[in-house]
Amino acid sequence: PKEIFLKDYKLPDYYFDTVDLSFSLGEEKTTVYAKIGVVSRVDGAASPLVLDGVDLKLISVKINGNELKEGDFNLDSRHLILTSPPSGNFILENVVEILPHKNTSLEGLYKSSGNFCTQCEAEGFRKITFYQDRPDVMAKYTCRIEADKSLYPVLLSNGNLIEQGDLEGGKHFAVWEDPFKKPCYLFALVAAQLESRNDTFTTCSGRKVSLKIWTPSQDLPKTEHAMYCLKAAMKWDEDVFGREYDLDIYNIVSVPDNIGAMENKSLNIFNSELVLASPETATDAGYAAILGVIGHEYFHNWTGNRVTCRDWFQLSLKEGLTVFRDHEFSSDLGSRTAKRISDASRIRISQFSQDAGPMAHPVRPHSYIKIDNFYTVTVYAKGAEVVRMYKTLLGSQGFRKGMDLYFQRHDGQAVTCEDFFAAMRDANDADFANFLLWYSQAGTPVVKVTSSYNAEARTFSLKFSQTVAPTPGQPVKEPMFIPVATGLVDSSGKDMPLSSVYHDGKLESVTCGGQPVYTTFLRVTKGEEEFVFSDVPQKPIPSLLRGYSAPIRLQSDLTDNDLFFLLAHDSDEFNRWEAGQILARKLMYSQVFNFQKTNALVLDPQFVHGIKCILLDSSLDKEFIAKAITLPGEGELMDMLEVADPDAVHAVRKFIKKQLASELKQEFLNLVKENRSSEKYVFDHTNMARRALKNTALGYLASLEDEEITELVLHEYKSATNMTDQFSALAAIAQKPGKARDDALADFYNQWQHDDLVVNKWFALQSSSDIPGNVKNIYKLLSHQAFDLKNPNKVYSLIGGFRGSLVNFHAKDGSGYKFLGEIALQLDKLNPQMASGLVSAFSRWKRFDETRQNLAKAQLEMMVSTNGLSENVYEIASKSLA
Ligand code: B3K
Ligand code: ZN
Repeated sequence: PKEIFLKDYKLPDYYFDTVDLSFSLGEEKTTVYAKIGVVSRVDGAASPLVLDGVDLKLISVKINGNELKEGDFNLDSRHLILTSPPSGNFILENVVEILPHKNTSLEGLYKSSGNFCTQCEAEGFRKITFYQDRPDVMAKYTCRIEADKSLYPVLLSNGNLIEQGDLEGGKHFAVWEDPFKKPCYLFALVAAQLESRNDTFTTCSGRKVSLKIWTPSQDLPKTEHAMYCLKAAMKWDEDVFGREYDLDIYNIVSVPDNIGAMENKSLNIFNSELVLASPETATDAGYAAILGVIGHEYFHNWTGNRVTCRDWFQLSLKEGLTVFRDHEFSSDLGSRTAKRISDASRIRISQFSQDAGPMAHPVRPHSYIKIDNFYTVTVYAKGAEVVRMYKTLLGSQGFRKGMDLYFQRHDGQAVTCEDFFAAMRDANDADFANFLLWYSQAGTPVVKVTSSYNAEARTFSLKFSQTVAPTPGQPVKEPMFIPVATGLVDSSGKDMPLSSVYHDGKLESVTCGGQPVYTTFLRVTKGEEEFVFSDVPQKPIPSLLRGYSAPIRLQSDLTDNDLFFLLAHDSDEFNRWEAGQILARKLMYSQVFNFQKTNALVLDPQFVHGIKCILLDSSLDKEFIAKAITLPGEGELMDMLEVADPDAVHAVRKFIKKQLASELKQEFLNLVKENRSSEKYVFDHTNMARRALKNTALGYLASLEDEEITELVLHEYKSATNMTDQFSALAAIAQKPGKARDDALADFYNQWQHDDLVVNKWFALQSSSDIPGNVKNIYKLLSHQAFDLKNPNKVYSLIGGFRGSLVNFHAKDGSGYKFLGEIALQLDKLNPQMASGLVSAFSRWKRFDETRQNLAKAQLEMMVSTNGLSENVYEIASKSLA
């Protein structure tokens, strides 16, 4: 396999300016005719024109109407090379045949539940026709689709419908024209038996846009929420970013087999899980995910489509930015603190772990074998944090100015991360020091802070030191530019006014409009650096990295008492939550050592008291309470250990949870009773927060061995009127093996077997279960009638879900590793992208004890020595072994 490097980027020698496609869709084969207007970039001697093409049967190729003969081109399994094209502009035509019904990779043109659909990002278009499959080649497209009318009554592509009609032999056709230039990864086609929910949105300039969400007719009632989300997103992008939609039609198609969701110009194609919801079948988390993803794909219309990426190394240019936009959208529509806590947790749980392992890569990678492997939490979520830091540094207005300049400069272009940086800098005349390192340097910065108060001088000093650990290919790191949002809390729990900070030999004012501020943004840029606050009347407790102002690990010298104080008083709710999490991690960490030494586990009464105060604080938001009383996950704790010990971590977390449940039983019972749902399901923050708190409390209670509680949980399960409550109760019952669990799981399946999306939850709940020896149950579920290795949702639920149970995946007998290794290889033959996603679970094998290391390594070695392995899996497995 060939590694591709950012430093080797070259402009294409040829551009395409028009692309006319014509599809004749058939059950046995599909014929694709492409007519491309080619423009040569370089004058003089023409270089060969290299077209990408995979799994295509070439029927004919013509230049300016003349059919090429053997010798005029070279054809291999991945390319069609025109050896000496004419100089100047010319028309290239080619005809190919493809087999969509045999395409299980879910990229290119394929069939999903009998319907035709496409997925071209990143490099799927080359499975449709011969093309320069790279995002810096942008053209205007038309697309003619011809198909059987009764089987495929709906024919869709990008842009506007300009013609349609009936043909002989029961066929019909449609012609679509997209007035905007686009890279081929944004091309889409759907031919299907679907119906649409229709609505309209009137844009800020008064244009009426027709909105359609397409699903099988029986699912139409479940698209109400998605339509609400789409309209909210359109309005939000106008209000917050001044971005108006640019066509008269916006289609979303829901299909059961799709890798996720895709922002094709005016024709989004979504996995049905991210479109369909009803109170009875979808949970609050599902509703929230739909909001985020409908928003995300809509926001791509400007950040991704109108302004796209020059090459795939720049993926975060569109993805980091668009994730940031969808995070802001969800925050504005729900609770900002709760959203920030979830997003920061994701960074710390998944991204930090990636950054510390063999697959660590910068937000803009330097090289890849398969770009599919780089649709990662680093590119997406850390990329979004990088965008957030611009906003933190520039303020809302400055950030908006930067965005406006970015669109003004680059509309219709394929650009780079530097272009985004330059727009932010130039619009604000800003000094960003070495900020660009966030794009090129992998690894999580670790920042240590020590503080000291000088009563005589009334100064408070914060000393920072930062390091970034080596990552593959980057042994030595430079210090990063880190904005640290800081407040100083006085002994009554109030923020002190801040007016000046002594730094770098200068006294700098931190006031705003002449007024003191209560949070200031310290710009940490060096390996070691001191900031001294002046005029500090008493020893404060510093509240650092408020709102999680940078994606770093912060290690401060705050004492447990300081942390308990911040947990109770910090005006920054994120940091209140954070203080609780740090305390919980410390507590769990100390107990891991007790467990390893076979000492008895103990729970610090001060911690119980802290949790109790949060539980009883009626001034707090309920979703915040639910999050604040949830213990850090096992993964986070494993990251803290020299040698990961899944058994110890699991036992400790379980012990603390049960202990809290027993000591705060009455409080938890009250919470359940006081926060039961009203009859009608409402998706708004207040109602979601009630459900979150009630169900978190129920989860605690269910860890107790207690008849009365078992009955309570069963009662909650039976009386639930929405899926959030029903599923939470089921999960609570399923914590412990036994008859109650078996009966409830069987009952749930019986009730919901007709609904695939609900059955997927049922798979995921079982596969991610911590009950001992669970791998046996998963083997059984593999042959369950509802399971299908070809469907991504089922694979994520049953196989992906298994990775969620660290004790079972990392079982010391190697059974978990063996299971995942076997399945990944089976899946690799069907869908390499999905397979490599699973294999990444092995990447951190060196973190474990020798026994586990050997078992995991054996699986990776077995993979790389398998004949016919995909490049996708090869890249992950070989880099993990390196
Ligand atoms: N841009 C798509 C990603 C599709 C990747 C397929 N390998 C979805 C999104 O991030 O919006
Ligand atoms: Zn995206």
